Amino acid sequence: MTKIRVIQGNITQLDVDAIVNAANSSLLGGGGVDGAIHRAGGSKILEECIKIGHCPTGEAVVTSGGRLKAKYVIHAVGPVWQGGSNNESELLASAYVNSLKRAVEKNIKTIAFPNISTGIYGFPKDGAAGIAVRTVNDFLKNESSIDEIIFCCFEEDNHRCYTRLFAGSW
Ligand code: AR6
Repeated sequence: MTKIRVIQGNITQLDVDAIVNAANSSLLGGGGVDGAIHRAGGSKILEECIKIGHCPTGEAVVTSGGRLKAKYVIHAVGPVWQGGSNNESELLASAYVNSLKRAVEKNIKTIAFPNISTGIYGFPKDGAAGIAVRTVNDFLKNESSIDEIIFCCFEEDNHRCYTRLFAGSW
């Protein structure tokens, strides 16, 4: 059975098979967790991203982890929040599902997610946390190859959203 954990911390420091990046479609890096991952992992990650070239919103692609402890980075592109009527929820769920699919394809056993879209992209944190937890749980109903999934929250308010959700459901 897959273990699910919620932590508060810096995802770039985690000793897991893969960390997920909240990337943008250009895959060329940016601010937030994306900037932190590229800084910590070094130029190899960007070189591989440039070769891949593009990732549509809701999709995910894989590179190596460069200098990170994590062997892989899964670059997922979440939606920009535009008020909620532009398919944002479905696209966010899709970013989680496609990240998990990439993980299964690479035989990844331990994976950590940041709170995709809840920073620069402005997705409301409570709603995003609910979608993340629901989507991961639904995916695990038909997939048992992943040992551990970590929701790595950077900020206190996101961490609170997740702990509240887990306290409520389990
Ligand atoms: N570890 C874990 N989480 C982090 C870290 C970290 N080191 N740093 C920030 N976060 P954001 P988005 C959290 O803005 O909203 C970039 O420029 C942060 O507190 O990184 O999906 C990309 O290139 C927030 O909760 O990503 C895109 O252009 C969460 O990570 C755009 O931002 C996501 O915030 C993507 O925006």
